[in-house]
Amino acid sequence: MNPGQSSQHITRLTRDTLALILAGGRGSRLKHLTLWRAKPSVPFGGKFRIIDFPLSNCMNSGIRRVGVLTQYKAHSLIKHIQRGWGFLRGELGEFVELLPAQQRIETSWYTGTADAVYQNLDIIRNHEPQYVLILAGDHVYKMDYGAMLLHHIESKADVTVACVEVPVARAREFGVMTMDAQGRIVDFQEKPEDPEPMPGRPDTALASMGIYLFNTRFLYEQLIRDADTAASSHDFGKDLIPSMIDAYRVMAYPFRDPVTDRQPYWRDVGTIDAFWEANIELVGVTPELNLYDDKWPIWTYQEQLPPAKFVFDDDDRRGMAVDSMVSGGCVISGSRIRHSLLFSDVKVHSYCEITDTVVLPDVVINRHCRLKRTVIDKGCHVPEGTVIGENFEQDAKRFHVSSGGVVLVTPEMLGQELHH
Ligand code: ADQ
Ligand code: ADP
Repeated sequence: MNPGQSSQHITRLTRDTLALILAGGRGSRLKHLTLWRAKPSVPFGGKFRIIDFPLSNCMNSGIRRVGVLTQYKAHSLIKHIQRGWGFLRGELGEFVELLPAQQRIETSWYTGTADAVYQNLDIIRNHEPQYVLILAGDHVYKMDYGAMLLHHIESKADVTVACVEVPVARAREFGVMTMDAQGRIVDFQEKPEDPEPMPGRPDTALASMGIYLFNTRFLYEQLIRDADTAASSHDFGKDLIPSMIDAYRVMAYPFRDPVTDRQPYWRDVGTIDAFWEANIELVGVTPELNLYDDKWPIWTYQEQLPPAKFVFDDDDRRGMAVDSMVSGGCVISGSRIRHSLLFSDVKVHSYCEITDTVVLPDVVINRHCRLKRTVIDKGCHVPEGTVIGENFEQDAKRFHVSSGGVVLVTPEMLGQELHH
């Protein structure tokens, strides 16, 4: 197949694919950041929410039929999708559709991830896709699903599971697989106590990204079989994938950059430390995740806001930010921001020093605050003279301090009512 034919081929395949984004998990390791919102709705990277990454990947890959399966704490996610992702034309067969847990088939809400898809079987049937791509809504990465589709077809798979190499020490958080020389998965253990390393590479294991590409008919059969299995917890990683590997062609798709052959950026920002680190990394000169790449744009919903503004205060102190990202609607007056990421609409009053800090949208930081290694949640009004990040014992009395020494501050912790 020459490159021209191959891209035409891929377009036809992506057009015939329905993507379902699982966006209903609890994400409890993100502590108070997920007290009121599902993890896919957590703000990320100055103006995005985590779900914008898989959604943008779908658009950029030419997959324009997408269902978002919601469950817990879905309000902010639903608002975000409705405002930001309603631009597709249903008349052209393109949509981003919300599929809330609505007791379609059983009387229970979604139990496991496979149950979430099973309960929407009739909706999938209506769209008659040839392939169903099941994605997690809570990872940050840029991926061309077209390449995965091509691999799926060429390897004559019934289902393909995307995978990445992870350090063995961290592999217990994932589904861990072993593949044979042809790339067929011969063993799959969900969150094993003692993960199997890759052959000849004792420090590395092959982890599932929680991305499954199914031939639609095969998916129906497997979901119906699983629904009738009383002992199943109806989860793709725990139940379906392990139960299929002996009888069917379950293939692995290693996620690699076709040009550099390196494993691309892929993050599960599942803890406060990982969330802080992934955001702070972005202010570096050449971060691994390039948000300025116009060949793979990340779309989002954002209010229209005026540009960020830096002003002198009454004492003629300069308001400034270095080694930082500052979003629209921010006003920095007579304060210094270093190595920090400010989301939209953050107001910083005079005499503050803000270092290594991630500030979510709609925050006010009053005068004389010193913040270091802190994550400030959306809507906080940080009182005058607040000092954080200099004495963890003190901080832990009022705020959440992570194992990596990052302090999380939410409106509840400041005793504040909801401002949005
Ligand atoms: P986990 O991430 O631990 O492991 P899970 O908590 O089931 O699995 O979440 C997967 C995705 O589904 C998340 O996006 C979550 O928000 C969503 N989700 C969970 N339950 C849902 C429900 N009932 N309805 C809708 N959405 C739901 C999984 C795999 C592992 C793999 C890792 C990769 O099980 O094998 O290694 O993902 O991170
Ligand atoms: P939004 O989507 O409104 O911009 P967030 O992403 O910050 O906001 O999500 C917070 C969600 O939780 C919103 O749906 C908000 O209405 C709700 N919420 C936050 N704090 C509270 C609270 N103290 N009581 C009730 N609902 C809350």
